[in-house]
Amino acid sequence: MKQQKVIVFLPAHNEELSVGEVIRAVPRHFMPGIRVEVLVINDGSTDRTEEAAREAGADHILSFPANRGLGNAVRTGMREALRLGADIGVMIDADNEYPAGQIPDLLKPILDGTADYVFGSRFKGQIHGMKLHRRLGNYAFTLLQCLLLRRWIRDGQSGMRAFSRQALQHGEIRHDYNYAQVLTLNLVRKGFRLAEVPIRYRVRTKGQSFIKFRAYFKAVLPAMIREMRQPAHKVRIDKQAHVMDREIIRPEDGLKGLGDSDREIPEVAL
Ligand SMILES: Nc1nc2c(ncn2[C@@H]2O[C@H](COP(=O)(O)OP(=O)(O)OP(=O)(O)O)[C@@H](O)[C@H]2O)c(=O)[nH]1
Ligand SMILES: [Mg+2]
Repeated sequence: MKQQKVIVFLPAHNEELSVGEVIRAVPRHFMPGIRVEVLVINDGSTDRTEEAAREAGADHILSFPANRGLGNAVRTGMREALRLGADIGVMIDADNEYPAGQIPDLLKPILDGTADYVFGSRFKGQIHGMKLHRRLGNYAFTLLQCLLLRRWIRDGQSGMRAFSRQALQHGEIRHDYNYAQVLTLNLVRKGFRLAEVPIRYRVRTKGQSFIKFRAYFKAVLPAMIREMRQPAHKVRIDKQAHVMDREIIRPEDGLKGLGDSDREIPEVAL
């Protein structure tokens, strides 16, 4: 493949204070042959999220008149990325907790042809400020996914993920409330190769978290059960789909710098 379009999509609900910082931190030119565009799914925000995204240089903004839920926003982001011609999709939260500067690290396993679905993993990387109850909740839901899939996962609730085009096409999100667990169960059971790369994470200092524990459990657990009850049909995966032509990746400016977790990663602006 010669050129690839990466659509970075951000689900955003009332994130006027942080959406612009995330958009500005998305690397646009890190490798020849890769074009990056930013898509914001503005999920019924009642603040200035849309204006802030436009001012920060979002290429595409899709605004819902009313809030539909994070699962719906991510599903829409995946479909819209495909419609816009994405070869690869990257989802990142709009609350500036995840390091947009590390998007190239997430792309590396897909561009290498070794994975189709990549998490930015907080537990393999660095975490600043996560409360104990949040950490325990993350462990519990991740363990559940490990048991259901019979494989090791480190960070099953990550808000930073990359998808091959086939993963975008085949990934199903079975409820509107959330996507994190059901999407992984769906893609892995269909045979998509999951990889996790370490990222640097900082709990938000602006805006507010939407997570309410009781509602989360009540929505997520039944959706996971529904997902597991569905038969999963294996997808024939094209492992070479995103491997770039040799003449495009010159050793001096190609994949060399990607995925190197020791290199200096730009601090997330807070
Ligand atoms: N929860 C929620 N988030 C939404 C919705 N629509 C879009 N989002 C965005 O989804 C992202 C994740 O939301 P957060 O509330 O930060 O959820 P989280 O990161 O899982 O939880 P925290 O650890 O508390 O930050 C943010 O970018 C939100 O703006 C929605 O209806 N509900
Ligand atoms: Mg968050």
